[in-house]
Amino acid sequence: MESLVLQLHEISAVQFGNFKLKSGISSPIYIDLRLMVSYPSLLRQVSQTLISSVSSTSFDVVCGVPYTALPIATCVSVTQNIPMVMRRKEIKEYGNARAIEGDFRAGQSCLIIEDLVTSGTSILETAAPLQAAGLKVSDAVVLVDREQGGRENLEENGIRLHTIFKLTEMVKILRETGKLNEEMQKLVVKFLEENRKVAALTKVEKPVNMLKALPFGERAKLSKNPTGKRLFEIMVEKESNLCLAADVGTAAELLEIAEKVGPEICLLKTHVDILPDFTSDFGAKLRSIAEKHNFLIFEDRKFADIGNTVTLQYEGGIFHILEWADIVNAHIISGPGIVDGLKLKGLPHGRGLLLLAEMSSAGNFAKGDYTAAAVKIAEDHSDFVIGFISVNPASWPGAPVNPSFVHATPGVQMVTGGDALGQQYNTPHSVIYDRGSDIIIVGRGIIKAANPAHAAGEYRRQGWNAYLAKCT
Ligand code: S5P
Repeated sequence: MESLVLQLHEISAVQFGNFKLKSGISSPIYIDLRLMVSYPSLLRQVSQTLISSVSSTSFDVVCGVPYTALPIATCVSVTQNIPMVMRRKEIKEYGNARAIEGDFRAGQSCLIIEDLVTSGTSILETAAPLQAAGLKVSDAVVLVDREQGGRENLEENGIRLHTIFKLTEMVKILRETGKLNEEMQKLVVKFLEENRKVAALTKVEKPVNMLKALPFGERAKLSKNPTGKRLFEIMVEKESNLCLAADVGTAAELLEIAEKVGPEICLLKTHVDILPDFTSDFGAKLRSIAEKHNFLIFEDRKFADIGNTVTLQYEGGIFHILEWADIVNAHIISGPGIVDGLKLKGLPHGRGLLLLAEMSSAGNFAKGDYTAAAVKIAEDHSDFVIGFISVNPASWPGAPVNPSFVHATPGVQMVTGGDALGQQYNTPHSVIYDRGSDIIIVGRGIIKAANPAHAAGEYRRQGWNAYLAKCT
């Protein structure tokens, strides 16, 4: 151990002085383990030490947290003859659009390898897409633990952390071997101690500063619209705040995926005008699957015209949306008359409406006063409007929106990023916990997965856990 610490110091992977960290704070210690790639023998030693520390744990594949731990994981894989998988940091729209590269089977277990852990966020961001792809993740091994809450955070998420060094131990070794003078040692220990306090404080204070979320069951009682009420009730019954965006190629495929994913979702979102094989019995068929699996149907029609025109579009044409969709949505660009028009047809059927208050696509104009106007219109029509398409409702100015309204957020994948046409993705946890939404709307994250039902299960779990965390 001592020899490893000394070598890391020797190559300047651990430095003392006065450094400005990414967060803006000044630190007397700086760690850059990326340098190890230039020292093959050290890289090999580190890999061997990491892997021998988990000798009592069984796993089938390893995965390094990108980017620093990728060479370490590669070295482990090559020297120990253990297959590796790679997590993409960004999902590409072209090619196979996979979040995880490599050959593996669902149900196999994966050990995560990391160089340095602070809060554990990077490990969790790697665990999420691995789990969504069907791999089991119960252990992570890290070279250096900064002791700033990472171990506890990971434990809360079912991941055991194996550590080679705690940062304070490294500092102690360097002091004992004369690489660090007493004054600097004191400075570093004090800095680590204070930062530990900051990390602990932020952890405890966050829920106090946040409004504790009102449970969905309570919000069901506040809803003035039968569909809004039913949606909250289904979410509680199924422990699901997942909406599938079923943007598949044909009506036949849509009905097939609705049947498979149905048990995991509270809502299924359609774009009926993309289905080349639409027939007049489509609605009845989808409704029977929805009844069987207890989910609601949301036709993402995005009405945008004047009141009179939307009444015709809602009820007529070849799609007869009013007959089979529990929920539709509308832009407010044309003013409140659009809600009057849709309400005229929808309310007698007990249907509900979502207003697009924000959008997920880059450069969109639904922000600021526009979002505030959507809230005002919703409040004026709370018997029919059940909520919003939102992206970051926690950031909306003014008093919190009435909790009888539901927030549904598109642009959700297991990793942040986007597609080639402006879509922007956030993770389920960030959408529900940090951005204050209620429902995650997931399309390609599920329909392009090798096993959509399995992926939907993972999105449901992550979305629901983030909601539970908000309620406590
Ligand atoms: O702002 C929006 C509003 C919606 S309803 N951004 C969106 O992406 N949507 C819809 O959500 C979009 O039409 C698509 O059906 C789904 C997102 O799909 P994904 O494949 O990107 O998850």
